[in-house]
Amino acid sequence: MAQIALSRRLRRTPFSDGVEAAGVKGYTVYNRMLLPTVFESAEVDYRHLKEHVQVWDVSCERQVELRGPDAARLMQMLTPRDLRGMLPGQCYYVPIVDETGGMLNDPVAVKLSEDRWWISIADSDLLLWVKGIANGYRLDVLVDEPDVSPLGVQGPKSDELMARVFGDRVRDIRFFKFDKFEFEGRELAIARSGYSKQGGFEIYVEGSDIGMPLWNALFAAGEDLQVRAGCPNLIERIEGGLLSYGNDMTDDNTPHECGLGKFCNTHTAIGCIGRDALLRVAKEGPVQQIRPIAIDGEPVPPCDRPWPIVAGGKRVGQVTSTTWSPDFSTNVAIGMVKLSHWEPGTRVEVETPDGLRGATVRDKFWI
Ligand code: THG
Repeated sequence: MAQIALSRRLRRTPFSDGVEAAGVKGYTVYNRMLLPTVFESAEVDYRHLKEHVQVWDVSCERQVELRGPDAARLMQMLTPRDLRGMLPGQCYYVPIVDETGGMLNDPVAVKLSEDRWWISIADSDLLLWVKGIANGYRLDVLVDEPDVSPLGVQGPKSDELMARVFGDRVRDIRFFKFDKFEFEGRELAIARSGYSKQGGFEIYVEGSDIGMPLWNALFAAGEDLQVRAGCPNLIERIEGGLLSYGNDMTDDNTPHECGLGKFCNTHTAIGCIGRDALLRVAKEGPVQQIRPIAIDGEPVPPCDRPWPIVAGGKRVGQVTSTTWSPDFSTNVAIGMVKLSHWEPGTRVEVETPDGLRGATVRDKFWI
């Protein structure tokens, strides 16, 4: 493979020096920033993630900050999830939709206070949409991208490692809640969340200057826990059914097609842009939906373009994420499947680069 050219347009992160020293072997680009994809190998990283603890440079989960008297109003304009019951200290997974009900992003909203929010975004230029809305509606709110870089601590030993660096109080943080902790005289928000099903935390590192000191403190404290640098792992993410914006869904899909209907309260999310469009599609119900799919046979290559799903000579969907699962001894995949074929147990065929393969639509992801 050819190399990717580094330049100012492809942003490094506050932790890039640590990531490189840890021997990163592959990167992707996410929000115009470097995101590691592999250290040892996908399989070795996966096994280690499930048994120990890893530190993840997920700085590319950029924050869109809303600050001012209209911050809460603007936040509700962006999402069909009803935010009225959300308290400071909570994080919500929120679909963001456009005026047609199409998915623009699937971030984590972080409520710092009534008039200060972070939107921890997936890979799309959400800042531009949010600035456009704020200015178009003449809202009294500042919208920008602060110097905040999330650092993930994921895996079964993450409580132990975090307690050593931040004190036992981190153990009390509940899922999708955050609290403030001190590091080198700075107050940092730490949430129990992250892009894996192995449990863990996300530290919202405010101020690039403390990036490497914090990275080094975590590695120093975790030597006997076998702490390693890691990154979102393709195998574990597909087993767990964590969706990847731009891969598993785009702005052509509604939240309901993405299985994110449970994060929508379209009737009560008053003011949400795209609410009318979503009310229409919600009434009819989606005609295609994301499903876990098990693909028969030998390991398939990674999916870098949608692979058609066919049945009886007709296209009935597409597969968008694939990998071999060592723990489940099958190819695990995420796909969008038409209503006629989404019943669990339905047999279909997938057009892989290695030829047609039998596959089974499932009801649940693997973990
Ligand atoms: N953490 C933070 N920011 C992020 C991500 C993250 N931004 C980019 C990307 N990931 C956004 N996408 C997701 C997708 C899934 C989840 C979070 C962000 C997630 N889902 C859980 C699940 O599906 O099991 C729980 C959702 C819930 O119950 O509320 O965690 O990972 N900061």
